[in-house]
Amino acid sequence: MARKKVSIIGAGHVGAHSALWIGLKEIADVVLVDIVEGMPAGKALDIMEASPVAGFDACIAGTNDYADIAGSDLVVITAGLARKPGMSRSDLIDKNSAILKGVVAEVVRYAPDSIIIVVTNPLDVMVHTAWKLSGFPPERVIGMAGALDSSRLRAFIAMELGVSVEDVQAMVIGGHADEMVPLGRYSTVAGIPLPQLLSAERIDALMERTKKAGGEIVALLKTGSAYYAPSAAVAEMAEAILKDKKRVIPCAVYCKDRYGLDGVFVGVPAKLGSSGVEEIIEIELDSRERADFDRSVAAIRELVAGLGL
Ligand code: TXD
Repeated sequence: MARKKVSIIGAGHVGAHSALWIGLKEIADVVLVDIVEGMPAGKALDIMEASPVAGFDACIAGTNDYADIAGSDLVVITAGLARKPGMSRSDLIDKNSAILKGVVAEVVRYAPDSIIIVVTNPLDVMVHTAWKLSGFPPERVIGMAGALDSSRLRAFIAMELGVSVEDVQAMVIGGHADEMVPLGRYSTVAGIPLPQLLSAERIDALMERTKKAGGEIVALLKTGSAYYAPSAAVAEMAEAILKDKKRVIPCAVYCKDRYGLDGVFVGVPAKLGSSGVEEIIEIELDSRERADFDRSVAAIRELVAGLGL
């Protein structure tokens, strides 16, 4: 069986590390694209030269020519600027939506049947932009955020309790911003609900840390934002789609007549398979969770309204 093909637009920190994870896990062949001359080819070659030592078979190529993305099953868009200290995700909006315009036009031109995963921030606004500009059906345009935010919460729970990450599940819904909604009630350790293992205060502290986890790393790095965990989350979604695994992963998907919404991209649990978003799973929210979710949706709507799309 021929290998699947993933193109990653933007060969920066998240893009290049996504290529590495996807290669390491033998999920697909990868084409890295960037506007910086030579750079994607250099990074791709470097990963290829690691493959004998790491022991994986995947073709990783780099290019400045969009024609090379032709035939992609999946396109991951990371092109854009990352946050600098003191910058909010929405400060990025104007610059990154201009970049996305150009990128999406090339994706439509060369990979019209692909599924798009958007990574560029502000995530919920950029995934909406990509959907509008592409004209793709909404099940083929997905934003990566919940996979990352949930992974962060899982890491914090495992660290707090001193247990294996393998036994920890967690769920973060809502927008990819400080208003995201981590759900303690839907977080478990080996099936045991978190509230049976930790006090309400400690759970709240872990939720707060999760909401600010991106900023915590920006403040430490000083020159950019997180990329190891974001790229691992991209690979997780890519694998779910390309291997048709039907994984249930929170991601930013188009909610129309779901969660009482009338057409907005927001993070909720979704089943991912070879057609992209195969099902949106509606979970019960209590009044506090619902209020937090509504606040998060309102923040996304406001930013999307400003786009004039
Ligand atoms: O959870 C999430 N969704 C996120 C989002 C987690 C981490 C990072 N998040 C966002 O992804 C971040 O705020 C940025 O908007 C993107 C990419 O972050 P990254 O850390 O990878 O940024 P880099 O290293 O600056 O890489 C961006 C690359 C860089 O190599 C540019 O040359 C390239 O994008 N770029 C382009 N490539 C192709 N085409 C165009 N037009 C273009 N413009 C810039």
